[in-house]
Amino acid sequence: MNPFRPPADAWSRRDFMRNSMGSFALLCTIGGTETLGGKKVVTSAARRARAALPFAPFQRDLPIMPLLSPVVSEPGVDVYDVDIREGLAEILPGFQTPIYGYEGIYPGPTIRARKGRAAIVRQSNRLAFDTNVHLHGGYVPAAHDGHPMDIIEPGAKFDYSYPNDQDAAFLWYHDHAHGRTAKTLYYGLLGAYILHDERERELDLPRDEYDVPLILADHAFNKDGSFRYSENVDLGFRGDTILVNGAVTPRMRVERRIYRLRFLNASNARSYDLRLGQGREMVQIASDGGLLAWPVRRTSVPLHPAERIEVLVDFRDFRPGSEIVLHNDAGESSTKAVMRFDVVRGGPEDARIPRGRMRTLERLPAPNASRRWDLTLATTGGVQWRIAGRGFDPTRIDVRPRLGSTELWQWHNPSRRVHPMHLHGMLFRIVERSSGVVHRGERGWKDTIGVLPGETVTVQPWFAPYSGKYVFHCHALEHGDKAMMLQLEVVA
Ligand SMILES: [Cu+2]
Repeated sequence: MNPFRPPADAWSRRDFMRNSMGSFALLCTIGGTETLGGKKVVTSAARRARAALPFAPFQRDLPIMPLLSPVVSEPGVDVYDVDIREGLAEILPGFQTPIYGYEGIYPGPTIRARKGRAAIVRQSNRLAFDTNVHLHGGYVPAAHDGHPMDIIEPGAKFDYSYPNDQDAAFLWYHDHAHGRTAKTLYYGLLGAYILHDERERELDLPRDEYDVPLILADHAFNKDGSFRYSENVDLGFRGDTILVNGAVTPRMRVERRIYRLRFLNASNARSYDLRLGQGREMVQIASDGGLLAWPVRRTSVPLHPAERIEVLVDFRDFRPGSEIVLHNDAGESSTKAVMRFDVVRGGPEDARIPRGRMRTLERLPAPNASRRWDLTLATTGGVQWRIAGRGFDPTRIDVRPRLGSTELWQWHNPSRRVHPMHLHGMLFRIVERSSGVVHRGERGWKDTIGVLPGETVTVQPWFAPYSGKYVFHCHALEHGDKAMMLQLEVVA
């Protein structure tokens, strides 16, 4: 069996044939209870999950992506070597799911880097089609950003140079070759890139195995265990099964300690609203661009595609034997249960939850322009998404901000879909949401913002630190591919 289809266009007919086979309908038989302090509670979300999940939840331990080791470490720089290739992943027990993967695995290996120490990642394209790599959230020179038109041809390689000259943040890397990202990310081309710094270390946050990336993505499966994909340019892809780090609704054994959980929404187009157990508090410490100024206690964590939110959870609040379900409050019933934490005894704790200020956010220069970007669906000549009436044209520069300046950008969304708008190579702050106040968890640095239907969100990008040609686009992948993406050139 070789289900790999080299050119993207060849996928659709086969996908259509697969869809007609119907979905893999294993009935869920187990799971859905939550044990709190020795008492078993069947929560309503758990009941719904049991009724609706296509696969039994909490049967498998949470996988942790392997760390990528440098092939060379020289003064000031680590060099990594990655093959982008086909692979097989055991996502459903007993089935081999064909994927595209960095090092042939899904999700790809995690890179942990340190601020002030550069990384060179040599990416070799062993696939049969063009690809490239975008470091999402990174301050990266334009030539290394993974612009959609800068591609690595089959058999070729490219050395991506990452200065790592920004504050600690949970970044991620993924394919960005134009027009295909919905399929290539769905089939596995993504991984975590965690940047650490001294400031973070001073805060005594949980480290090592207590610092856990959690990559969420919704998928669907064919009978043979392969991923099932069906294109919907308007809605974006929606799967009936939630994967965390490449496992279906897994369980994670946690000690009675503080954990740092780093959530990444790597779904094509699904938004989440994460809740822990029966409304337990999580302490949000970071968003896309790194630490917030102050920790924020919240019971609900909304997460749109490509966004990251980091929380601390103190499992000392639970007795050994407790089973705490992480729920998704948004979306249909089969996507309600995300994963479960099974609490066991732990040793002495050396991490702590910050109570006061964690960092000082930079003061931005006053904005020197104001722009409005309407986010709309065009239906003449096929369904296409537009930003300010335009679709992606690599030969056109849509806006030329000055290096080091800021502007006010208004995302105006009259459509019926959420648009997670992402700016490459730089960060922004949220100024205003027409739907209400800006949540304290959104007041730090961001690179992606979910603009809700009917909403206008004003952000203030800081066009730094590099000049050059970048893109900004919708991160609902089907929207970005068709063709909700414009170009900016930051001019010195
Ligand atoms: Cu969109």
